[in-house]
Amino acid sequence: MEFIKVTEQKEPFIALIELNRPKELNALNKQLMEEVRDALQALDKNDQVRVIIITGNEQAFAAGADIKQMADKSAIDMLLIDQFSTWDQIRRTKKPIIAAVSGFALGGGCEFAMTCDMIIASETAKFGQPEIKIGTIPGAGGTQRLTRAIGKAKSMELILTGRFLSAEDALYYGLVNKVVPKEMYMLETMQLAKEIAQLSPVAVQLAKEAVNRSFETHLDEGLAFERKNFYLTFASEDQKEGMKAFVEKRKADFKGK
Ligand code: DAK
Repeated sequence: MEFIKVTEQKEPFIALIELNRPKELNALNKQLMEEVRDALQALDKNDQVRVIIITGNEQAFAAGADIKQMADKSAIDMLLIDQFSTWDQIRRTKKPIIAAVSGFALGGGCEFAMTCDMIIASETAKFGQPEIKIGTIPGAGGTQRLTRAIGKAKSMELILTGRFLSAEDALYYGLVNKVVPKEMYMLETMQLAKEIAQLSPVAVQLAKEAVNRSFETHLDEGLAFERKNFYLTFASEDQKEGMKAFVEKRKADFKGK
């Protein structure tokens, strides 16, 4: 892995992926995204991993797709490169992914963070979809995910002007879960990850899938989907253990089965 660093057990059951092209502000070139795809596929299959954290560095989560790599491409080049197959792995990952964002999360960087399940931001974080300033528009879900996250008015403003959204405003508009001082954002993310990692990974996976379904379907179908996943939790040992532990007034020991 050249452009990312993967630590499988940063803490028990918690994996960390660090984007690592600091000189280019973690611009997301093809190879970096392929490395992310491969890492996510492997971590999703690893039963010692329950939560995945993705981060950049203090200066940048990622300043977007690599403009230098895209600049001369034709529409057909872009079609044939088919970057979607790598990007799609982020949203296909069954385990929860938390983005820990400091500094720039722009263009594809903002889209990447939004495709994760939750975002913890440092107060220095800057979000935006500035593609309009380089003569294009968001291509990895920005027009859809940003609008669903923060509403039409603000999303139009950001996408049509390329303005950045501060961490404080990102919290106000519901784009991120929490904003903390720069020194704290990894710690805060780790705490959230630890809390989830103690729970039943089976239930967590089914819950994530059901929440995501709410973005993809109408209410009736979403409720039916939730119901099926709810019933399914009763096929797990974790549900038996969880409820038994409650009755016996002790902490549950979830095995992911
Ligand atoms: N691509 C390539 N290099 C980048 C980059 C980027 N997105 N962002 C920064 N860099 C490089 C700079 O070129 C510079 O490199 P050198 O000149 O030193 O070699 C180095 O990183 C440091 O950047 P600056 O010197 O510009 O640093 P500043 O602090 O002055 O400015 C900045 C920071 C973030 C405001 C600025 O770098 C900037 O505006 N960057 C570009 C932001 C942007 O426009 N992002 C959107 C790109 S388009 C898709 C998937 C994804 C996408 C589309 C389709 N499919 C799946 C189909 C996404 C598209 C995009 O993200």
